[in-house]
Amino acid sequence: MIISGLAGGNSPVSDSTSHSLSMASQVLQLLLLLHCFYFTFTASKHPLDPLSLNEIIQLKRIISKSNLSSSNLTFHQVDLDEPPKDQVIQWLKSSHPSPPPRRAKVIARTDGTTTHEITVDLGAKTITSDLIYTGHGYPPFTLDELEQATQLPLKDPRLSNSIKKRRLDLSKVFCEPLSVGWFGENTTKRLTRAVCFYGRDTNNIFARPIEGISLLIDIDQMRVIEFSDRFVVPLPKAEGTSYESSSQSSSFSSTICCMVKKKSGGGGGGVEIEGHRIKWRNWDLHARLDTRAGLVVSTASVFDEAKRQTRRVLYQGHVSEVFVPYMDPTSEWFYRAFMDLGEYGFGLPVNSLQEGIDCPGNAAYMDGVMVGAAGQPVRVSNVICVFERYGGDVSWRHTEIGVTGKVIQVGRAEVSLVVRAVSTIGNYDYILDWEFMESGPIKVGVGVTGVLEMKSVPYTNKDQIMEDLYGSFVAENTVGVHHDHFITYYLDLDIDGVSNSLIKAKMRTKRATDVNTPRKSYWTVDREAAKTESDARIQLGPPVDLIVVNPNKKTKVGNDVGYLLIPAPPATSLLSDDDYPQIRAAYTRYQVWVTPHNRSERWAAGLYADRSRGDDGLAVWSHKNRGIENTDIVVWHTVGFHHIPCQEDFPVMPTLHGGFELRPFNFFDSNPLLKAKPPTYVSWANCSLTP
Ligand SMILES: [Cu+2]
Repeated sequence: MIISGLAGGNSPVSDSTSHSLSMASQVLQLLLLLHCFYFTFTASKHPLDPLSLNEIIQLKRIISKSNLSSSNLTFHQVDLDEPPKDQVIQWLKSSHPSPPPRRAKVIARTDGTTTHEITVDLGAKTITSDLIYTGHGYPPFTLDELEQATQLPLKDPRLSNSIKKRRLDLSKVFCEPLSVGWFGENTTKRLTRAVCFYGRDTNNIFARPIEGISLLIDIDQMRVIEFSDRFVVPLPKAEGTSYESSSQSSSFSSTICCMVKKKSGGGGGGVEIEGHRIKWRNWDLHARLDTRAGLVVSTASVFDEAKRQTRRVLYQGHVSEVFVPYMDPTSEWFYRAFMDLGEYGFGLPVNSLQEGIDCPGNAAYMDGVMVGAAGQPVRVSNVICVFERYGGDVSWRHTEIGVTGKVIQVGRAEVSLVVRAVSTIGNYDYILDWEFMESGPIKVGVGVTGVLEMKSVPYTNKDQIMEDLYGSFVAENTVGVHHDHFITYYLDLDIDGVSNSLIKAKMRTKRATDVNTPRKSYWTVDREAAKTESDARIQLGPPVDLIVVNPNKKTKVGNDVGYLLIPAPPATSLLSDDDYPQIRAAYTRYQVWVTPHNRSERWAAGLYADRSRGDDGLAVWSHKNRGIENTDIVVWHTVGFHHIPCQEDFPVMPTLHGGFELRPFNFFDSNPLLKAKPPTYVSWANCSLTP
C-alpha cells in the first residue's frame, strides 16, 4: 500500500499486446464518429470547484498567521468545504450567480499528538473553527510519512543482518509500510507495519516478498518500535515477473488504428468543458478531484427534450471507502485489512493519465491541485479525462416486417460520455468511470488492475502443497492471498428534486388461481416504500428492483418519476461479525443502504478510518433508524469482488471490471432518444480492415 510519490511521475508501462488485440478487433471494423472538443476557461467559478492553486496558497498563509503555526503542523486531508446543498442548487438556478463563500476544511496534526479539524473562510481570510478530535482513529497518512516509513527500515541494523542472513543485497530491498488496523487494543498509536520485497532483476517488486520479516513503525515519531524476523522462505525467482512491454513479443499487429485526435481550438459539437463543468449532448455535470475520494461527480442533470427543461438526477457521487481484507489469519498477514480511502486517500495517489493507455485519443483532460503534508500545493496534470465513447453498441434498433410492402430497419448507435480517473494504491490500481448515456442512464464502472499482494512459499508445484496457504498458487514459490475489494459508493440522488424515496419492487411467484386458463403461475410485484433506514439495508439476491422515486413528480400517465439502481452482483463480506476488520467495516454486511442526507455523513468507514473501532460510519448512522421517505436521501452501494487469484493475475492483473447502473425508470414520458437528433457518422479515412 505504499505510495512512493505521485504515480504521474512514473514512466509509462503499457501492455500493448492485449490492448491492441481488444481495441483493434473492435475499432478496425467500425465507422467512426469524429469527435470535437472545445474549451472555455472564462466560466464563473462553480461552488463545487476544488481549491485552486491560489486558494491553497492563501489557506497556508491564513494558517501560518494563526496560533497553529507555533506547533509542528502536518496537513493530512485538505479539501473544499462544500457550501450547503441548497446554496449550490440556488446558484445553479440563478442566471447571474454570485457563488457562496469559499471555505476549506483541513484535518491537520500538531506535534504528532493532536488531530485538529479546521475550517477556513478563504474570502474572509479567517479560521472559523478549530476543533480538537479526541475520538478513536486517525486521519490518513501523508505521502511524506509513507515515503519516510519506506526508507526507515533500510537504516535499521537488524534488517541489515536479516537480509545478510538470507544472502540478499540490501540495496535491492524495498519496504512497504502497511496500515495495521485495530484488534481490540485499549490504546492505540499511529503505526504502520513495514514488510519488505526484493527488487533485484525485476521492477515488479511485489512479486518477490521477503517473508518472515516485519518492522512496526511509530509514524508520529518516525521510529521503528519493534523488529521481527520469524522465519525464512525461499524467494520467488525474478524470471517471469516483469510486466514491461520491452520484454514482450506479439504475433499480432500492435497498432491501435483510428484513435481520433481531438481538434485544437474551437469546435462545433462534442463536449464543452468550462473549468470543471462538463456539458455533453443532454448532460450537464461537474467533475473534480478530492484528496480523499478521488474523482467526484456533482450536479448531474439531464435535458428532457420533450419537456424542454433540465432535470436533476444526481447531486453528487463518489467512492466513499474501499475495504480490502486479506484472508490469511497468520502472524505476518492477519492485520492486512485495508481502508484505502480513509488510510491513504484516492486523491494524492491519482495518476497523470496517459493517452493511448488510460484514455483514448479524443479525450480532454483536467489537472488537479491538492495539498501536501506541509500545506504546499501539489499539482498533478491530466488527472481526469473526459471522452466521448463509441464502442460499436446499439442504443436501440428494430426490424419490422409486419408492415405491408416494406421492411423497416431502424435504430441508432450508442454514444456516451466517460469521465475517468485512476488511483494507484500501492500494488493495486483502481480505474473509476462515470459514464453518461444519452438515453438517461449513468453507468458507474470500477476497474481493478495492478499487481496482486503476494506471499512467498517453499513450493514449486501444486502437488507439494499439503497445508492451507490462504490463497492461490499463481507461480513457483508464489501465492496470491485470497482477499476482497469492497468499493462503496456515496450516491446523493436528487431525482427531479431533493425529496425522494426508495421503492422496493419485490417480485414473487403467484399461483394463477383466479383465471380460467391452463397457466399455473406468474410473478407479480409488491411495491413497498422504505420508511426508515432499517427498511433500506439490503442484501442482494432475491428478485427486487430498487427504484429511487420522487413521489411529488408524476409522468403524464401518473407514475412517480424515478431512477432504477441496477446493482453490482451480490458480494458481501464473509468475515464474522465479531472479527475486528468486520467491526470496522460493518457496512459491508449489506450492499445497499439508504440514509437521510447529512453533511457530516460522507465516509462509510467513518472520517477517521485508520485504526478505527467501528464506532463511526454508515452502519452506526443507519442504526438511528431515521425516516427516509419523501426526503433528501443518500444511497450507498457497494461493488464487491471476492478475489480468488489465478495464474492470469500474475505478474500483473488484467483489469477486472465491475460496477452498477442508474437507469431512468418512468423518468421520461417515453424513450428520450426519439426526441434527440442521432449522431452523424463520419468514416475515418486512415482506418482499414486490411492494414
Ligand atoms: Cu484483488
